[in-house]
Amino acid sequence: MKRFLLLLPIASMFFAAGFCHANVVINEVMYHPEGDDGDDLQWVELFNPGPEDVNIGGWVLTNHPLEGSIKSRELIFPMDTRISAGGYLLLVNDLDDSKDHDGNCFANYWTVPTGTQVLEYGRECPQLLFDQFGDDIHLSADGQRDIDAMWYGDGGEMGSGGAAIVPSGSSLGRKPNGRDTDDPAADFAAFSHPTPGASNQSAPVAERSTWSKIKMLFR
Ligand SMILES: [Ca+2]
Ligand SMILES: [Ca+2]
Ligand SMILES: [Ca+2]
Ligand SMILES: [Ca+2]
Repeated sequence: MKRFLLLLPIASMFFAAGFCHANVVINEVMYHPEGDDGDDLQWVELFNPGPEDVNIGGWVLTNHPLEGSIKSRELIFPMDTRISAGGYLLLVNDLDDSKDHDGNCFANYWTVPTGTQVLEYGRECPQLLFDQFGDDIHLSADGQRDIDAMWYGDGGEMGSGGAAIVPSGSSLGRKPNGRDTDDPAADFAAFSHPTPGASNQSAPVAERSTWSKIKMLFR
């Protein structure tokens, strides 16, 4: 009995930590924007379906498996980046064309719900690009182990078993929103109305854009 009582707090700490981390998912990906020769219009939506805010400061998002560390293709989240319970964080290559002033940017094509947190990464992490024929995306808290991963098309470095590729202009999103069985082929579907910063659904997001922009401060 004594031993059981001693183990209980340790077990509950373990579950609390696991719960906190395991809940953030790569929820929607725009890897093949319509009419975009560059990559300014690519974006990735993260979703926290859990009941607690999650601090993802120092976490890593990459387009290659973690054991083959390639720093130039790794986005490291600024310290104290938080995703609220039930909330979204949108990662955008070029939010408002401040990256390269070529007239091509996220804000020209999409709106997001008021107050959406947007992290712009294209300038600081220019090699984080997603291949239109297939790629893999990994989210990790420690740079060693995936919290979540998804792959599509030819699967990039993950190979088979990925989600089916989508027509240009459509996004690839978890359907229903947040569904995660660790089987991208089953969890993801094409959305002809992408919903950056909002629940994946078949209708467009009507609300006008305002965002709080988080700049990458290092790399
Ligand atoms: Ca890859
Ligand atoms: Ca641009
Ligand atoms: Ca998963
Ligand atoms: Ca969405």
